Amino acid sequence: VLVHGAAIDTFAAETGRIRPMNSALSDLGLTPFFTQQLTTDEFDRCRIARVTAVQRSEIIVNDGEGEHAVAPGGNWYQRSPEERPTVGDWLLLDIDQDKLVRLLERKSVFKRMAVGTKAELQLIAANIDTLFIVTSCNDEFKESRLERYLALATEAGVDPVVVLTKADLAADPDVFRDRVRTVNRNIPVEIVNTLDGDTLRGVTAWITKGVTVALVGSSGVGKSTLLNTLSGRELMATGEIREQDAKGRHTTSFRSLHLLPGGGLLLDVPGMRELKVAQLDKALDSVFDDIASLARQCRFGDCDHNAEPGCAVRAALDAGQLDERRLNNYRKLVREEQRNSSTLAEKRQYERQFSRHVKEAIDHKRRRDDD
Ligand SMILES: Nc1nc2c(ncn2[C@@H]2O[C@H](COP(=O)(O)OP(=O)(O)O)[C@@H](O)[C@H]2O)c(=O)[nH]1
Ligand SMILES: [Mg+2]
Ligand SMILES: [Zn+2]
Repeated sequence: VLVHGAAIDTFAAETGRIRPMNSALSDLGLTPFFTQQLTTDEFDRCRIARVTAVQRSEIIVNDGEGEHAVAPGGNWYQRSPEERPTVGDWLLLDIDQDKLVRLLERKSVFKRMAVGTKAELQLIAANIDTLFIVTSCNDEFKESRLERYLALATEAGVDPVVVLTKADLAADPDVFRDRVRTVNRNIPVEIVNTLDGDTLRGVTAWITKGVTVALVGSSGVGKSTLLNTLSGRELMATGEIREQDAKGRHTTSFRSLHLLPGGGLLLDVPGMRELKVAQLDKALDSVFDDIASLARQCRFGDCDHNAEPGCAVRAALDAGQLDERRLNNYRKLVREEQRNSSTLAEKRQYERQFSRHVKEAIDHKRRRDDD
């Protein structure tokens, strides 16, 4: 039985089971999208809590009354990355024991291809409403990186906002706003000095009560400083030097969801040097909609846009209507996406075959034992 949105408060009040739903939880971002997933039985047996951090062996959750660690137990760590709790997830916990009952369906999920040799997807955060793509008004700014982040945001189902930092150090910060516009005409842009709270009003307007915002961007662009200034506290270490210990090793920095004093939740995502794309589905065609619609006008359906006759993409390049850099980045991302997605598909097929073999072997043994 599903309990629907508006009915929940009445339901909870009538039955005295008010634990799963209170205003502290809605401040944490709980909406009917999630509460509708609970059965009446789960209302009896479970508590709802949001994952604010995931560390090696424990999960930190906030249940509206505060944060505490829960050990997931069971076989959670053997599950595929997408079935494991990540920062921002909503969990159902056993009412007495804090045992993990299940993960609620996600509204959005931000993921990348894992860095290194392991061919698997890695979840970065779940149930993010708005993604702040943080980049600086200096040489760090790259259109191609912005396009990559936009593709990931589009695929995740998250609204992007570009936050241009270090405006105080730039001769003309508006130049960078114009460069963002060449990538996407409609994406909102906020120009800030993260050290100066007075410049953050535009940014704050995005982080209203119950809204979850994640910060992504290269190291050194000012993500942690932005979080600290907005929270009025030194929550995260900032600057290149303090992210390393005395021996120059990177200190363990983990993703953590912070409730801001003015409402809203902010997640600083450190260590995002590599953001490999996979399983983008239609996101690339949406981010590069200009190229996609030109390609539809090419004479040949399978045009490579190299030297084919009647190529609308080439024609746009020659006419100066399309940037060569943009086309090259589109091709690069398409190749990367195809390579990684097929690696993932192969791995899944292998795992399916493997578990089928194991099952067959067990069945075979059982039949023999029964004889
Ligand atoms: N002048 C200026 N410095 C900034 C700004 N944002 C960040 N910084 C500095 O840049 C360095 C890196 O900032 P940090 O927040 O650690 O970047 P993160 O790696 O993205 O978390 C720090 O020394 C900050 O003080 C800004 O808007 N203006
Ligand atoms: Mg940082
Ligand atoms: Zn073409």
